[in-house]
Amino acid sequence: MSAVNTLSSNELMEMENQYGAHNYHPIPVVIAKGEGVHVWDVEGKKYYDFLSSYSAVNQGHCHPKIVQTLKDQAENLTLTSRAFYNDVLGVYEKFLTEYFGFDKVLPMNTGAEAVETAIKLCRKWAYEKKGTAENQAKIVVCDNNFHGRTTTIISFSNDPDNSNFGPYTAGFERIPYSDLEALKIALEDDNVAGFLVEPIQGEAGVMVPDAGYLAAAYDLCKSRNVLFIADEVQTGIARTGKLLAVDHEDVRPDILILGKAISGGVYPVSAVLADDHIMEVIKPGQHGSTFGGNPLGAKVAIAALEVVKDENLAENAARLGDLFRDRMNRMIEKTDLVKLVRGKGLLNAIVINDSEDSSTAWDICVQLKDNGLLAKPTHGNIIRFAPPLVMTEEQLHECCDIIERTILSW
Ligand code: IF1
Repeated sequence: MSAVNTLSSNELMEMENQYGAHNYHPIPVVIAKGEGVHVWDVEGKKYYDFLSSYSAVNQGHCHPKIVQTLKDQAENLTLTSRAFYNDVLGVYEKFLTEYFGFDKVLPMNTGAEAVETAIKLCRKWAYEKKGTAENQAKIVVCDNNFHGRTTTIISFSNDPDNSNFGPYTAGFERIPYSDLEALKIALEDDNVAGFLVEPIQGEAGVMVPDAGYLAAAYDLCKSRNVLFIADEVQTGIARTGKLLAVDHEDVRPDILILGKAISGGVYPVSAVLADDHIMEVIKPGQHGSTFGGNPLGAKVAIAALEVVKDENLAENAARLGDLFRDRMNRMIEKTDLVKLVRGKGLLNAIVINDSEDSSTAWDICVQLKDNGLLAKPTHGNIIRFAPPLVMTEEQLHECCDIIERTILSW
C-alpha cells in the first residue's frame, strides 16, 4: 500500500469522525487503492467493489486510459472559466451531442447541478415558448425520487431525512412512480411544464417501472406539450445494459441529465442535453458555473465515454446482469432471508426479508465486507448491487459465490 499513509483504518475512521461533518454513516472500511473492479483497504485487504461509487466508476477504478488523459491535460490546461474560449470545450460539446444525439449541451459539474439546470431550462422554456403565466410553471416528479440534495431538489422529495431545511421551493407536484393514470391527471393542469423522472429509481431501492411506462409517459407528455426530463445520472452510461435506460423503450427525452460515470469517476462532470428549440431560451449570463465545461473534465469525459464504446460496456452489463439475477434467484430458492432480486443490467438490488428499520441489511453488508465484497443498503432492508461494468463473467460468479456464502450461512 501507499508508503505515504502510516495511519491505520481505525485511526483514519476516527479522524473523519472528529474533523468531518457527520453527514454519512459509511460501512467501516477505509479504501486506499482502486483498480478495475477491485479496491484495497489501508491494511492491504482486497475487495470487490459492488457499489461502483453509486454508478460513477462504471469503467472500473482508475481506468488507465482515463487517468492518462487526466494527467496529460492537467499538465497543460485545467481551467479557463467561461470568460474566455478554450481549445477543448467546443470539441467536447460536439463529441457529447453527437454521442447522445442532441443539438446542444450545457456542461456542469455535479448531478444535482445538472438537475437544477434542467429545472431552470424547463421553467424558462414554459414561460418563453409554451406561454405559461409568470411563476406558474409546475414540474411533476415521482414519489420516492432522488435527484440530489440542493434545497430546491429536496423541496420535491418525500424522504424524511429532508426535513428541517425549509422554507422549500414551490412549483412541484409529486405523483406515484410507474402510475400512468396519476400522470395523466397531473398533466390536466395547463401549467405543467415538465415531468422529471428516473428511468429506474436508484435510491428508492432499484425500482424498475412497469414495461412500457416510460414510453407511455413520454407520449402523455407530448400530448400535453410537457417536457419529458430523464434523470440518467445513475442509470445512464451503460449501467442498465443500454447506453441510457430510456433506450430500453426507445424514448428520446426532451431534456437528458447525465453525471457520475460520464467521467468514469475520475473528475466531477455532469451535462444537460436538449435540442435547439429548448436550449436556446438560455442566454448569456443566465446560467453556468466556474468549473462547468472545464478542459480537464471535458477531456476526461471524452476518454470515459470512448471506453464505454470501445469495451462494449452496455452489452457486458446486459449479459452479466441476466447472469447475476439468475444466480440470485437460484440463491433465493434456498433461503427465507432474501425476498427477491430486481434490476436491469448491472443495476440490481435484493430485498431482505426483515422490517425496514431492522439492521439486518446493514449487518449483511458488514459481513459481505469481511468476506471481500463491498456493498451498502439503500433504504432499510434493500441492498443495492452495482459492480463496475468491466467485470468479467468469472469475477461475477466469484462475487455471487461471496453473496451466496454470506446469505446462506446467515
Ligand atoms: C450521495 C443516493 C444514489 C442520483 C440521481 C441526481 C443525483 C444522484 C438519480 C445527484 C446522486 C448519489 C448521491 C450520493 C449517493 C448517490 C445516491 F444514495 F444519494 F441516492 F446513487 F442513489 N440524480 N446519487 O442518483 O448527483 O449531485 O451526487 O453528483 O449524496 O451520497 P450528485
